[in-house]
Amino acid sequence: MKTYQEAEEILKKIRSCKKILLTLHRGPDADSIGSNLALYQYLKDLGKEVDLISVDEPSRNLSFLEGFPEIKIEDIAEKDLSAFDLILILDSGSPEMLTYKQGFIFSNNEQVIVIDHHKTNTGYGKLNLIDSDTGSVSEIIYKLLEAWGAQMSPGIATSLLTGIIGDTGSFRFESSVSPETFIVASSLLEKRARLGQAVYNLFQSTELATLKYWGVILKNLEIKESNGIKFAFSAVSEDELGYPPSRNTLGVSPRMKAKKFSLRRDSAPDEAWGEDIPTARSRELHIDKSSKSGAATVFFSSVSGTEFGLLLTQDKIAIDGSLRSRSSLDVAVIAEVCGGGGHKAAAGFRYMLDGKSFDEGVRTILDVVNDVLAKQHVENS
Ligand SMILES: [Mn+2]
Repeated sequence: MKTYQEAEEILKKIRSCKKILLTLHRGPDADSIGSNLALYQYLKDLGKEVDLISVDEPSRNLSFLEGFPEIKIEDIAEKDLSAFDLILILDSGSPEMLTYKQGFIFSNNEQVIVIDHHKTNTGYGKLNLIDSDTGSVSEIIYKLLEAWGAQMSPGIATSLLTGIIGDTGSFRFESSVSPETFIVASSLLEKRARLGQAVYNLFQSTELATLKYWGVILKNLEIKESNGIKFAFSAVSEDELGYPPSRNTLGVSPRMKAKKFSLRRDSAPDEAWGEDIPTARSRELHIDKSSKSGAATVFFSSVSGTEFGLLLTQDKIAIDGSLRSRSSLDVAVIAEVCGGGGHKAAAGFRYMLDGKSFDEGVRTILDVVNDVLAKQHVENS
């Protein structure tokens, strides 16, 4: 089994520290949540004081994982980092993946260790373990815990197995699965990882409201062609979901709107920038990061006759882009040009509208995709 030369140094750092910070990435997926919860439990077992934070609400589907209720909804960009002796960042190609604050970076004084598998990772930690040949960070964490001689409880094993299943698409993504992936999964089952529970919660527990939202995405689904490459495409604006126009187009914040209509303070929506008052229609749809990436995974990597899929959904003042490949085309290349990143088979980006309308934003993104595809050579897999 693969070993990492950084393993010893990372353990030494952990042992010498008292207060450790972990954070999920934006729109946390099963790998982010699983790997972080496993490491969180291990660090707590060592007697460390650990904070596990997330800027986004993690998907309730994964609330069966040990330690899940201890995840705090906090933004790392607003945290006093000097209070921690060590910051461990998993599954995040860049610091921007951790927060919605633009331009967030770590200062030189901060002890940051980065453990990741995104090949776009620039190595922004003091110490970096970046293994882009491994399909999930959960698999990397398994190998580190083995090297450290850790006791893996059924809880830790379940978190890691859930992360591996998530990032390998249930062992379906060829680029994320190696012979060792199965050895690790086998060993996790021996350590009494709860496979049935993981599968039930990952794939058999979709909210009705999420399915209705997917219905809107499917209604708009079409096959586009650019430079001889066909791709599945859907774009969904918030207008279409029945949200009132956001401040972006009205020039009025929802808080101001709330004031104008003299809503009681406690009945006003969260005053986060651009937050809108949901209408009955948008309330019956469940729209969060995981319902978006879920739609991309379920539909956009399976449209017959296409090389890849692109889903664009409005998130107030931005467009979230999800890309899934079903050929040799590396969608991380497209995501990178659009300011994001990811893997060959699955990638994403966030495009700030900066005053543009949703339709203008979509057109700009499609132009960029056109330019990238003009330089691609695709073989069907
Ligand atoms: Mn990952």
